[in-house]
Order: sequence, then structure tokens, then C-alpha cells
Amino acid sequence: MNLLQFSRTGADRRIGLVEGDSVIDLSQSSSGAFSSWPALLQAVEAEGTEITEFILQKSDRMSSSLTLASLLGGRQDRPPFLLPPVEAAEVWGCGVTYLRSRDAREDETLVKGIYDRVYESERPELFFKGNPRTVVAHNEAIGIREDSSWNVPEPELAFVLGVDGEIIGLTAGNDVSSRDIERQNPLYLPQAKIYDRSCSLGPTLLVGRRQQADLGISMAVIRDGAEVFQASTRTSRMKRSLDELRSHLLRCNSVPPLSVCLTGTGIVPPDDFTLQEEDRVEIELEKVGKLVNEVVKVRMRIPPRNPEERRNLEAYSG
Ligand code: DO4
Ligand code: MG
Repeated sequence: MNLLQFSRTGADRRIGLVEGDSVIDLSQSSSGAFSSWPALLQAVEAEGTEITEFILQKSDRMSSSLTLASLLGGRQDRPPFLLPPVEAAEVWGCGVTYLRSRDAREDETLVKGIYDRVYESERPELFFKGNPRTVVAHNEAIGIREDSSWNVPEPELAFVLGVDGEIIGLTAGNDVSSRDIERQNPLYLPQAKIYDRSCSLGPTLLVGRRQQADLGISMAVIRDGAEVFQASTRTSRMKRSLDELRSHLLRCNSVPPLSVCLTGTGIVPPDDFTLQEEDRVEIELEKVGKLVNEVVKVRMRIPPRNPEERRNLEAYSG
């Protein structure tokens, strides 16, 4: 079952159930259970049932009110449009969970050995990735930093946590990252990962209890109408299980319900590739859909303070 969040007017937030090419607006329900994701989790918990079962029962007599195409084609200035599938209080990321990611990072880093070690270690790499301030939806712009010259999209399977820390659903995520900042020094990782528009999620949430997923995931980058990068892999190539990542994330850490965890990338563009403004990134995750975002440059809010900082910035922006 696929759910999504959307806005009908530009000022509201609704939960929708995807049924083929149509979307049922669950907020039509008089029960209040579908007024928000926290309300839905609470209602499911109170009935002691499971999300999919709960929704199937309650949406029985509701009719479809929108087409999926209208939501996928909508934009923030043209409602209705999609929102991130959940309002994630916290977004976390896992790193170096695929061989491809380990090899690319180990090759580029100036601090050798750390990526090899984390790939082999029992403890995975987990990092904070953001919150609703840094997350965008399908068809909203993702950002590349003005003070970075090497930026990449990272297509990733993401899971969403329920009330007891269980995995309630899967979605697609883009862990947009500044490779040159990470490369210089691993301690710069938060700056490479967390900034305005550095994460996108969507377009839908695949819900229901599930074992380790094996889903196809692919990414294409379109520039001036031409495809400049394309690759695909499967999530079964991930070294770790979703449950392993989830249990490490929640160790000694009360991550709130509806938080999202990106599980790492298995697709890394070649070293001479960097995202540019106006590129379109298309990430397709089997059973979830295609997450599309255009690229904008995120400007520095504090201008360079002296000639040396200005020279460095000019060197980065070419
Ligand atoms: O180690 C840095 C981040 C790795 C990452 O984001 C990934 O492997 O997807
Ligand atoms: Mg990543």
C-alpha cells in the first residue's frame, strides 16, 4: 500500500492513499484519525492493529478525489502538490553500506582507512541529516552549496519509524552531499551533509511490515534535456540489514516516531561529475515511484568577510 502527503490549497497538509492512478484524500474521513500522521499512528496504536489494515477498513467507502498525475505534476506555486511523505522530526543517514560507496570514498579521501574500517565494522556509520527545515518534497528544488565545487546526489532507500521504533514504511531519499567538503576532512561531514535543501524524500511511502527489502533503485541526471548520468542497483546489495541499521540508530537514542533514516548509497557518479544548477535529478525506487528534483545553488547567507575568503569562494564557484 502506498500513502503520500499533499497540499490541496497550498496551506493544508493531507494524507492520501494511492489506488492505481487515483488518490483517495483520507482527510475526508470524519474520524479525525487521518488529520495528521501523529493522529494516524495514535489511532492505529489504540486499535491494536496495523496501518495497512486500519486504512483498508476506514477508507472502505471513500471515493477517489484526485489523480496521482496531478500531484506528481504539481508544484509549490501550483496546488495540489506533494509534500514529503511524512513530516520527519529527524532525518538520519547511514554511510558506506554498499561496496561502491566504500570504494569511492576511500579513493577520494585525504584521510585513508576510515571508510574501509567502517564498512567492515560491526557498528555502522550513522549521521544526523536534517529535519523539516532541510528536507524538500518531490518537485521542489534540492540545493548545492555555493562554497563547494563538487556536489553529488545520493539515491537511497529510506525507512520511517513508528511509535515503538519499528519500521512502518519505506520511501526514496536523496542524500545530496558536497564531496569536496567531506573529502578534505571527515570532521567536515555535517557541513557536507546538512544545509538548506540538502535532502529530498518521496514521492510515496510504501507501508506495511516487511522483511529486508530487495528493491531496484536507479538514478538519472538530466542537463539541458540530455541524460548526463544514469545508473541502477538493488537494495539487496547493501551490506547491512534495515533492522541492523534501525537497532544501531535507536541505541541510547530516543529518535522520535516518524523520523526517517536514509540507508546509504550504492550509486556514485564518476569523480569528474558534479551537479550543476538547473540539473534535474530523477531517482526511481521500485514500488515507491520516481522522486524528481531540480537543482538550485544555495547562496551563502554571510558573505565572505575578507579578501582571502572571497578568493577561496571564487575558486570554488569557478
Ligand atoms: O561517510 C560519509 C557518508 C556516506 C554516505 O552518505 C553514503 O554512503 O551514502
Ligand atoms: Mg548517503
